[in-house]
Amino acid sequence: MKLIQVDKIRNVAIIAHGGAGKTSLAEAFLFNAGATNRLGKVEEGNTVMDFLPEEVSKHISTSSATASLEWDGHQINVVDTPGYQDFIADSLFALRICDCALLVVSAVSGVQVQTERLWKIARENDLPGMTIINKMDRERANFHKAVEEMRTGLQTNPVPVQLPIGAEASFRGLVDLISMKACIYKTDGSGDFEVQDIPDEMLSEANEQHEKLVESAAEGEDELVEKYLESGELTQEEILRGLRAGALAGDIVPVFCGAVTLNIGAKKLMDGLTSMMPSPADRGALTGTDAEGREVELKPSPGEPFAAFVYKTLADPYAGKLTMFKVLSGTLKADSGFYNASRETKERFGNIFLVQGKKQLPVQEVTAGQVAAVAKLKETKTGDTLVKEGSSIILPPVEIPEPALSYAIVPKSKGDEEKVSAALSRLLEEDPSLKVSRDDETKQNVLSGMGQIHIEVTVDRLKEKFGVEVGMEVPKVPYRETIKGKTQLQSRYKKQSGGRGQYGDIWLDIEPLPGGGDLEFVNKIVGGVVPRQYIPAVEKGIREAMAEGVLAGYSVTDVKVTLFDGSYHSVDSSEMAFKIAASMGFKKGFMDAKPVLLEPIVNLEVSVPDDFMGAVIGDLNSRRGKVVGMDPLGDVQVVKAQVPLSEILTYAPDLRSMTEGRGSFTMGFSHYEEVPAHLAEKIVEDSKKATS
Ligand SMILES: Nc1nc2c(ncn2[C@@H]2O[C@H](COP(=O)(O)OP(=O)(O)OP(=O)(O)O)[C@@H](O)[C@H]2O)c(=O)[nH]1
Ligand SMILES: [Mg+2]
Repeated sequence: MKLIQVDKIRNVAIIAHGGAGKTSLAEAFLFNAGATNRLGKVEEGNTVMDFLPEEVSKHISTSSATASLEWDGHQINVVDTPGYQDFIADSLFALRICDCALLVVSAVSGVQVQTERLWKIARENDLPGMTIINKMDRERANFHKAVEEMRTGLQTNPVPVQLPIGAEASFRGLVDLISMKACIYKTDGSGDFEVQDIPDEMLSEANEQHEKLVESAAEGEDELVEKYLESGELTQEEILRGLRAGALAGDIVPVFCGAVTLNIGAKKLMDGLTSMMPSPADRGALTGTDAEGREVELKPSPGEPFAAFVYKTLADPYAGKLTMFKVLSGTLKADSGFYNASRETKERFGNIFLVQGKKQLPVQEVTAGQVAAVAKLKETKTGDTLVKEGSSIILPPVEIPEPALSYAIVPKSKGDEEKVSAALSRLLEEDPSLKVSRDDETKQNVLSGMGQIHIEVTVDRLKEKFGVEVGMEVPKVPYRETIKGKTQLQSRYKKQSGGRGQYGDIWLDIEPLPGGGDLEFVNKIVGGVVPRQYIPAVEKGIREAMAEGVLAGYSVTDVKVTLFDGSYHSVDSSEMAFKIAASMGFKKGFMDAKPVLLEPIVNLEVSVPDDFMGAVIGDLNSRRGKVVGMDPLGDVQVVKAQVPLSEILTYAPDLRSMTEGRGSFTMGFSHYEEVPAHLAEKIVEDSKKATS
């Protein structure tokens, strides 16, 4: 592939609710660009983009995949993201490095839970977007309904640039509202079409929509408004220019249509990407921070100092690790090295690759705006900033939601513990939304992820990639402890046993922290009654007691502690003595201040066909769930509820059996709430038994 100028690059994140057709669309792009010689099919497990073993077997994307393609003198770098909330981390990284979002909306299901969520993130990242209303060939496909749902559900201004010709089994092409011609597609999947006149029965609708389109285009630029007001028309080029300006400003979202598994619409969409979406140059400079905390601009131009952001890591036990990044500025040449500013270490590598799914194409260099990969880096992880040696610039991190679900995982064969830990740490390198912790009480590895599928897939990966089999045990709920009352107390730690003694004496106010947060520590010591050098030790003692837990061994949160008085001894006082005084004092005060247990509450969204609604809601009530809303979406109902995590640890199999496999759910952490007293008592008792 030739080197490409920055303004000819399009980095696009394909986003959608699960199953809307993102991977199928990416496959159509690959085929149309000549990167494959047949159209990959998700159900047949022969796609380029869903190449991980679990993706092939489950027919869903669990990881983002990138393809660098040539199209009409441009380089289009497509990042196909997973649609499930469980794999949101990859979508978040893709939306960070891409310059625009391509939203796939199913013409059958319309705007769905994840559509809304991902679109919101795209907008928060200021990404211009365009949409394809896909699956026009499926039963109950409805283009206009989907467009309307974009307007209402996404609070966006969709502007159709196409209209479908026919629908369901009779879908055969589209009206191009810019050229005002009909494109009738060949049925051989080649993606080619014949240009014809608009069918008579569609003329009036097409004219009406064309009018709206031209108006929207005119609003994109002052000059175009003037021309439009004078002449009532714009040329095709002017329409494109106006739409591009409107899209780049985030004022409009151009809407296309198609059926990507039939390769209908995909080529026009690629044209749309090149003509209406921004290049990295249009997006402009990014701001990073150097070691001195100064802001530094990273300009997307090849002559600038090299800087790149790692958005994806693939760990492969045989081929080694593949690190994918976007070059934000400068140029990177093969057989060179760079500095990882996030880990403060040099890294060397051999080849640079452009990737097409699992395929890697070596290139001599990559320049600003491109996405590329290198293999076998030692230290680099997803989210790191890579720079030229001598620089220290770091980009802001990508915020990933906290894991919602944990399982204790136990090796199936004894003696595999080390192997499991090693494999898990490799998986952590590629998946920043995964957490592994060691539970010292149970001596188990606890794996935390975004949801049931995320954890199951991770367990599959352990087996497929690293040959270790583990069992999953019922997860432990991360309860928290806090207080509802206030207390004031003195805590004195004093020991005198010959030689130098120990002396620390403090007065604390302990109270709830209404705004939340772990600890607000306030120092109100005046006159040096507790010398300044011991104050950090007081805070440390409190923090240690909080981490250990007071009531039932769960960490303490949302407290405010004010140190307002105390005394010291000129010989016997030490940091240690004050730390112990603080820790003891905090524990005692905590128990006097109406301690309570908090439990994690999750937002649950269950999609079920009407017939199963009653059963699902009844079941949620019995799990202490509060149903907060019900929305019809296509042929299913989405039940929104808030439920204590402890009640839905094994929801996936329960929902499956309750709905004959037709229900699905997403879940994400919402907040902590007080555990009802009768349940709290039992949790406290259990924790006492476990530690005695
Ligand atoms: N009939 C029809 N089926 C489609 C179309 N697009 C996708 N599909 C089918 O819908 C299913 C899901 O397609 P994918 O491409 O895997 O969807 P996705 O958005 O990548 O799904 P996730 O990555 O799991 O979120 C597959 O069985 C596809 O064959 C289409 O235009 N028409
Ligand atoms: Mg997919």
